[in-house]
Amino acid sequence: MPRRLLLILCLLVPITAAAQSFAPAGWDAGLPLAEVPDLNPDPTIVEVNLTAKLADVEVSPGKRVHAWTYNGAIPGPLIKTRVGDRLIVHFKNELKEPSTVHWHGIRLPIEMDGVPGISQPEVQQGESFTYDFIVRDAGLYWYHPHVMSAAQVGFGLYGGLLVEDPNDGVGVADQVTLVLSDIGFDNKGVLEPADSGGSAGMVFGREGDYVLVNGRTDPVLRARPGAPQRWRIANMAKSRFFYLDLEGQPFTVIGADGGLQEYSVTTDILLVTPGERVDVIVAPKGKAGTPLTLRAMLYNRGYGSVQYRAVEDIMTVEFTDQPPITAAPVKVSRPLPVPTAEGATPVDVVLTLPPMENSKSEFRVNGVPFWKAKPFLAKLGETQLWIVNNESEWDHPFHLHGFFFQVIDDKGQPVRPLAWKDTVNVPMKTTVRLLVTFDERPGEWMFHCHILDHADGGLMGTVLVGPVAPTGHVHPKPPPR
Ligand SMILES: [Cu+2]
Repeated sequence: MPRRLLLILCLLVPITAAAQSFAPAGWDAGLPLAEVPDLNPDPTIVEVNLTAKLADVEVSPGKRVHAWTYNGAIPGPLIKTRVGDRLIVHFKNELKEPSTVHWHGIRLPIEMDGVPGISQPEVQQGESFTYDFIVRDAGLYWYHPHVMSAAQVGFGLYGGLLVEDPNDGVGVADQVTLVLSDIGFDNKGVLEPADSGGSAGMVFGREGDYVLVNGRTDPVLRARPGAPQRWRIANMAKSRFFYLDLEGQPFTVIGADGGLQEYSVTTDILLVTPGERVDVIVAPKGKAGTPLTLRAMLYNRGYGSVQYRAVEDIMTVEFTDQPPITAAPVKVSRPLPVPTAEGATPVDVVLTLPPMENSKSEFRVNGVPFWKAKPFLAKLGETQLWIVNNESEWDHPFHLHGFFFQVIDDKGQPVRPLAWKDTVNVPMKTTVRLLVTFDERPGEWMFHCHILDHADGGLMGTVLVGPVAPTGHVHPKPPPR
């Protein structure tokens, strides 16, 4: 087609707050997420049933896995709420093993945090537990068990919780939630054991052979050339990092774990570590018949993560033959408080992996694994500067329950753009500083590496936010490895 004609055909479409949909019909039908009915007629209450049970799930044509699921699907259903809603979840456990539901990133009361032995008893087979809390902050969050986490998440127990703000001003109508994960199983559909590879498997962080987007291998998303799409991405894999490349086309990052960030930034490659979420705008350019591939590039998170490994295709973007759109770049801003580390209580958090003893490895925080650790202490309302020093030769996505934090540089200044985070990668042999204010919610809150094999291998701890009477709680023994 002559270039001039192409230019004439191009539509210059202003993107305004009154969002207009450009995506072709059925554009996201290849990436469906299970839904769950809202049982409550009150428009400000979302009330759902969530059942943990075994189910056969097809993740790739002809490839079925006997998985652990919420409501029979991988991922579990996407729970949709609006900011300020009350969410009631009637959880039932139909698995033989005990379980719980933890609400990753949500600022909720400790009784709803889903950690067995700390915030609630384990939910045994046949038992139920009702979670009931207000979703205070817009953003994409997620849920998963906090019992044998590496096993249960790895076997398929995870799902998204989308808290939408109808007035967020992003102005992009075509939105899709992308749940990134993986799963390992054999040709009979039997799950790879959670202890495969023994201590070395724990140290590496086990990855499944099937890389999934919304529970499918290499699904297809359709796009009108140049039209903006909003991708809400969450990494729910138990260990796998996703280092995303869309054949060099830009991602405009507008938000992080806890909603929109201070201002948008553009990048050609996007790292999403386990537990993290990113909110991005993509306006893929191309033409019908020449699809783009979203790829997971190699990222060095420790020995074995780049050696003998290949780039993986994880999703295909196909173009319609509609005329391309030239859209103004999406710019989103959100005023966030500029934090200061002045006056914050410094807290050293040193992560180590000592040499093996008796052919076993354990990760340690300040010299001890989780099962020997005493809680950190914080006063209600206290601001602390956590200096997380990773002395090991493995990256650790560091996650704090119940509170957002902001990342501070080594001069005490906030990293820009400002963003609320609940999970941040601490690369090997580096130090990351987090500023956190423990607000009005007392309790014993967990922090841990979100490579869940590392968490089970000792890299966990708790912070006791007072005033709380000492619970006398005894940390669980290490899992058999
Ligand atoms: Cu780790």
